Amino acid sequence: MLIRHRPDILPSEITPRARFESRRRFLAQGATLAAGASLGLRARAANAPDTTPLAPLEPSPWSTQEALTPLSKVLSYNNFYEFGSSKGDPSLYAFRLPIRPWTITLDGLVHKPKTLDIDQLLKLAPLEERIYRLRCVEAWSMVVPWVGYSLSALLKQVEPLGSARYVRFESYYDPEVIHPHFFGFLKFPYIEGLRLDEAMHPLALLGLGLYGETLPRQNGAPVRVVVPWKYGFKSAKSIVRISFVEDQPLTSWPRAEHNDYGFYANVNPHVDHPHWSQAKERRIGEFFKRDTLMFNGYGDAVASLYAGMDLRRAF
Ligand SMILES: Nc1nc2c(c(=O)[nH]1)N[C@H]1C(S)=C(S)[C@@H](COP(=O)(O)O)O[C@H]1N2
Ligand SMILES: [Mo]
Repeated sequence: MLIRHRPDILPSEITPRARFESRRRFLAQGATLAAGASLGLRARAANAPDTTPLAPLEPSPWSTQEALTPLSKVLSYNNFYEFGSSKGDPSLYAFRLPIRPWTITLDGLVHKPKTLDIDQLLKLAPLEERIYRLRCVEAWSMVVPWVGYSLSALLKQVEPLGSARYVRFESYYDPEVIHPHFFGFLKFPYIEGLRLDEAMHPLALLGLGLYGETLPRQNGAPVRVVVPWKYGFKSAKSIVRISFVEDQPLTSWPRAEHNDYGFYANVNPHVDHPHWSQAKERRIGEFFKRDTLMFNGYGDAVASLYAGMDLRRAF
């Protein structure tokens, strides 16, 4: 039997843009699966239509062997408050983020301030695949195959002055793009920060992609940091500026709720959030909770950064 479609009405005319976008993604994914394509690359391409493959990628000794969180979860379970406060919001609304052209400015206490564009960033150092655990302060976790290189490779470009003790990350913010109804208790732009020695640690990653392709918007395209031994909120997305400063920056979460979130935010199963325990976590896709590990399991690499500090007070 012949089924007649009505070509005169486009789905985009009868559904709001965001719903259309997600519906289109859903249909595209369905079509890919129906066509019998492998579940890997093609479903990914349908799910995140404007990412591009990154190659070659070097494997990293820092990678975990643990099972990867499926790409569909990495793309649909996000915290990116600029684009809404529910886990599914960023995948619906981050299409507003204009990711090209994009520049990142490095300034402050440095010998050679610089502005680099995204193509320069992609070529600055060999791209590596780094499979890291991501532990959110909300007590869930994922395993994500990031693409990027050590943040230190970028920071060294500007030759920090001896007086620089912290770096401050500023995320993209344009009130025309991030509409007022998305505003919650956080103030934008989203600000994060690290002590300079933390930022220079080779485990701190400049993230330019995941699952072998450029970063999807909801995951902080086109450039973010990934600091795997700290709670996820330290890993600022869609960065436009990195400033070298002398004093500890006032970052978004302590600013919003200063009793609940500290500057350091090292994953620590012994220091609970005021409203919940940090002893265990739910790995997305798993049923039973797992024990949370000190420094998210990266203690061998990073514990020495905190020698002599009381991590209950400097939480
Ligand atoms: N600019 C910005 N960066 C951000 C956030 C945010 O709301 N805005 N959320 C953080 C939090 S709480 C987490 S857990 C991670 C989530 O990263 P993912 O969505 O790629 O898994 O991003 C972090 N980076
Ligand atoms: Mo988080």
